[in-house]
Amino acid sequence: MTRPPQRSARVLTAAAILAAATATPLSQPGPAQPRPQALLWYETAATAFEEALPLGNGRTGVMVYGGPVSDRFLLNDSTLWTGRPTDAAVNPDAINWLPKVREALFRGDYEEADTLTRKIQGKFSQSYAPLGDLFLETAGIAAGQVNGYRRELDLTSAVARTTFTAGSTAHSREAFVSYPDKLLIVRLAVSDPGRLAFTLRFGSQLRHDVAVAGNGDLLLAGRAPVHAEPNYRRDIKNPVVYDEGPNPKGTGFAARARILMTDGKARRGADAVTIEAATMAVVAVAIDTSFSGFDKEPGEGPDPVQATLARLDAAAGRTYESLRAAHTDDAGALLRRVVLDLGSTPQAEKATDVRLREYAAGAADPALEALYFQFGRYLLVSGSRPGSPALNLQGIWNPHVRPPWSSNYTVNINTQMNYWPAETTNLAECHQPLLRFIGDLAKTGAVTARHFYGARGWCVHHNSDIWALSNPVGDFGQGDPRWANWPMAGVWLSQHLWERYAFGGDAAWLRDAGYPLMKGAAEFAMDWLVEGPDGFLVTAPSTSPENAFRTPAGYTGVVSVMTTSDLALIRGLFLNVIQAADALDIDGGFRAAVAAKLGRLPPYRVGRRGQLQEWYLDWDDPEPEHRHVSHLIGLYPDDQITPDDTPALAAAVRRSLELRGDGGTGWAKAWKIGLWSRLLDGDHAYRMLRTHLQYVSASGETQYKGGGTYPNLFDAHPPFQIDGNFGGTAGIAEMLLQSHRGEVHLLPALPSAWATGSVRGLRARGGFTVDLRWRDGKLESAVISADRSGRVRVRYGPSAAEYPVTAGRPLTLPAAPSGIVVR
Ligand code: FUC
Repeated sequence: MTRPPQRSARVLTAAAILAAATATPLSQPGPAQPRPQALLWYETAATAFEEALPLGNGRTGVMVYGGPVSDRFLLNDSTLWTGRPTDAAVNPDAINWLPKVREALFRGDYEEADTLTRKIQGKFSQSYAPLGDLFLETAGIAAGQVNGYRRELDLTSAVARTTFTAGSTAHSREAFVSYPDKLLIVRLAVSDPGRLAFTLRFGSQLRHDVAVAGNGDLLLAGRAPVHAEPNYRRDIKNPVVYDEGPNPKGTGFAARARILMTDGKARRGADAVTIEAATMAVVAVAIDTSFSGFDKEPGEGPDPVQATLARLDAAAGRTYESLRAAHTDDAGALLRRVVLDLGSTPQAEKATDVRLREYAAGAADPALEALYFQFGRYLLVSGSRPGSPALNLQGIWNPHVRPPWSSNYTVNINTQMNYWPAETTNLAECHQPLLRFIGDLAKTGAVTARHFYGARGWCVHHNSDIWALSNPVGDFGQGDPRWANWPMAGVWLSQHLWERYAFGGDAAWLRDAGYPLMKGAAEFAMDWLVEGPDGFLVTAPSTSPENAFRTPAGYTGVVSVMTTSDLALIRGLFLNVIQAADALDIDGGFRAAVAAKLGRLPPYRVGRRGQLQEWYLDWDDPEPEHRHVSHLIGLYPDDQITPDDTPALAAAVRRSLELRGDGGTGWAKAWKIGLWSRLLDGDHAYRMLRTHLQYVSASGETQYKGGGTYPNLFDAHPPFQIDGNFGGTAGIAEMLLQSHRGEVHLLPALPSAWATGSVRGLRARGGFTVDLRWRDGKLESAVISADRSGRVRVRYGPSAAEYPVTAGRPLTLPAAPSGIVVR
């Protein structure tokens, strides 16, 4: 451990203390003070993770519990994972089994295909790891003395606050995680001079040391395990493995806390720092890891103990106000881009958990729906910023050493859903971590494609991790092929590359970054397709993510040929890659080759129940209400099926949704908000939103038919899984604005519950920012700002019209009840 020269906390003048103490009010926000619309607040401290409030800057994630006597700040670093770089060629034997699986499938022997497909598996993914906790124990406050307790999270400035009185002393704590300064900052203040006293400690569930460094910093340091088994593997003897040899291979981590300023006295013990007789104190915490890339040995990466020291030293001499202003300017600029007003009821005056509970009991609370929408945007801003890893199953907030499903990248829906609101809700910057991750996946995925299947391009299966794992998981035969052997993640993820271009229009980015990745995914798909017995090009083996079928002979199986989700994904990618090559005017030969394959794909089929057929043959569903609806991808998030262009298929999707029902896990319900919106059925989308916001208490167990929302508005699968937050936010955006048919469609799925309202700042494909106002269910005005001059086609209800647009000169459209009035 390094011991740089002693550095004492900054000594403040009385004037500076006063200025700092009055920067934010210590008193309870009463009715006289205007309440920010986007505010989560509670009258009790969090006792569980699902009640605590999240802060973050993409790298550092913090959950604030807000205990008045003993406070807890759960610390995560989004680069802290178990494991080390992956071997994508992990199963050299796999390739020998592919022809045998295909032969069994084309013979119709599904049982044999299910068995043989297990030969095509490799290792499980690694886990996202919890870094530790900062505990703040106060002296001189007894729990029974605490009055007027309130904690809150302001979604417009990304600042958490806890206020209460103890005896006659008012206490306030304010916390934020800054992207510009890469620090957690906590400021504590009291109304009575000298009445603030507390001790800081660190803890961690991982092996670690805590010490007070020579310069007075409190330092936590350790190393993540080199292996953690998925939590659902219960029969493993040593599920968590550390490497404590002389050159350990795991990822090193450190957290370092410094009293940046105080007027009190600091006392330093062996493993704690105590502040006494203070009126205010500012604590800064830097956290870091030795991770330096998916293909770099983390044991040889940069020293996090040094990195945290440098980060804190860089903040020396900064005032609290300047750190806070840098943070609120940065996060606030993103958060305030979209403003949504769906109206308000007296419910809006109540604490957030009370509102959620009463909402589940039927209360009308459109402001809670708007709050939930903004919370999804807030989580994207806090969890996914340029330079950070992509959001995992729990975003960046995880308290478990063996978290549910390893808190990994589950790329058969969940990771994609995390980024569905990125473009539509005007947070394109926050999309960057996923787009960059796709580049990593393309590298390991090329090895997997070649070694497992002898295919060109790149492919990824249903799970990944920070090491860009791309092989089918299952530990060489232990995994159910219904999830393990799905090689379509690269194909699906490539949709995000095209969407980035469709919204942003950056042709240089498409040419240099997006298109080459899309092309690689398309090359894999071209090689993966084989001619089936009926002459169509099909995928084989093929699964419909995590679902099963029953054949007329009564066999319940999972591996077949060309499921509808494979068809939708490959068609979507081929259409996008052709459009991309057209837009760039490159690769004529490749375009023609893709078009030729596209023409040989089987059609979508409508089954005997009127549903969009999920399997190649019209088989029965052993589980009719299965949570996955991957066969409906062609409607949403893709756009191959629309009520206007393909009405028969859209009707079949509707029937499929009716057969599946409105249940599901958190993410499944969120997906259905978007699907019903794309069917232009606002009232059904709204019905899904209401069930999505069903109250789930913090103790929820893992369930496949649950869904809902925790007191802190985190999505409940259950357990906590963040995808449903993003899917919910994206679904609300789809209700208000769509743009996938070459036109900007205003209020396409407005539910009757949202009769009057307004939204500002939503984004549409083609490079448009859209503001809308509506009253009594009718559009009142629309303002369209174009990134580039040109034309925009606008649709409202049954009417559509085209207008010239000029960059920098917003176009205002008045609208009559019957449709758009052309001026
Ligand atoms: C898939 C889903 C589960 C869960 C998990 C992370 O296995 O079917 O519902 O979301 O991923």
